[in-house]
Amino acid sequence: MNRIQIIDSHTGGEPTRVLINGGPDLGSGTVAERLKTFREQHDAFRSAVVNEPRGSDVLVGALLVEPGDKSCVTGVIFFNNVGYLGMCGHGTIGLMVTLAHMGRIKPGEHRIDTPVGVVTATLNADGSVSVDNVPSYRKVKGVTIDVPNPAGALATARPELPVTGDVAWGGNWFFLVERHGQALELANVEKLTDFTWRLRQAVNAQGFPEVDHVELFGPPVNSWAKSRNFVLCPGKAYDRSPCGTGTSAKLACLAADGKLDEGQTWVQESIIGSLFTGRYRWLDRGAGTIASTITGTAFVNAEATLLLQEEDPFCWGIRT
Ligand code: PYC
Repeated sequence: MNRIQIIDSHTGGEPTRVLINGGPDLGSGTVAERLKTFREQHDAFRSAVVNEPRGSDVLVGALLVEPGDKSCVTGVIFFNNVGYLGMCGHGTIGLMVTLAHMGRIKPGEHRIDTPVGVVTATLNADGSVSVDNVPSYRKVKGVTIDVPNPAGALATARPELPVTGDVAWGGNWFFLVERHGQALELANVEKLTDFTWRLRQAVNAQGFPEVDHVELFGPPVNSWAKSRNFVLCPGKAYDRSPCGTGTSAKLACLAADGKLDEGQTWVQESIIGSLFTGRYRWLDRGAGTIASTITGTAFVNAEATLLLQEEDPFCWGIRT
């Protein structure tokens, strides 16, 4: 029987499961190299940890690994119900709060090695965490996409209006849309999921196969916030938090459009009303590359041991 020690937390409602003991041996090398080994040789382990019956579609796993860069407090590989994430903002905030809970870090700055580069995260005196994310940029502005009708729609059904959005990188790839005709309300999550799933497939088919997250924006409910979002994640779950990497991608677009100045604060509200704040500085104005800092709070909500028994027919999780 395999025993895997975990600590669960949530960041603005979005869960993170940090594996502190019992993970697979991924050999040596950089975190990107260890991710390759994880993906190629231990993908069943990923599914065992985050998929049902131990997890759920919304859960993000965080496997602690030796950092390739020894100035880092840890290396981390983030994963979900269908695969692996380059970076994860809410996950990094959850990881920092978990490391503090374990007594491994004190308030202050800490470097974390991820498959897409080193990020610096600060555990603030008030318990919040600020993440200096990987460089972010907009790849293409104003891509117009024809969204196909839902499967099963009558052939005579009026097609959905075309949607125009931007493709941007914030540690993951996003398609960001301001005008979409959808109500960004929790009661509307099923429809939003269906719409963004169809939109993502159309974006991928129209020349952007790398896009794995779709982000819709609308007016906020909270008067502190500048915007509310709905973020569809790669495995069809929606992000309960405002999405750290998605907020970095948004800041890159705002910066490129001259809609937010360097150092100004942007407050992003999630579909459930949780908040992240973000700001940026230019790394290369000509190339449109920014360094963004995302701040949020997380809470530890479980310490547990997962048991993996080979004779359990669903030991390695239910894969869709
Ligand atoms: O916070 O970056 C994020 C994130 C990505 C997917 C889910 N959360």
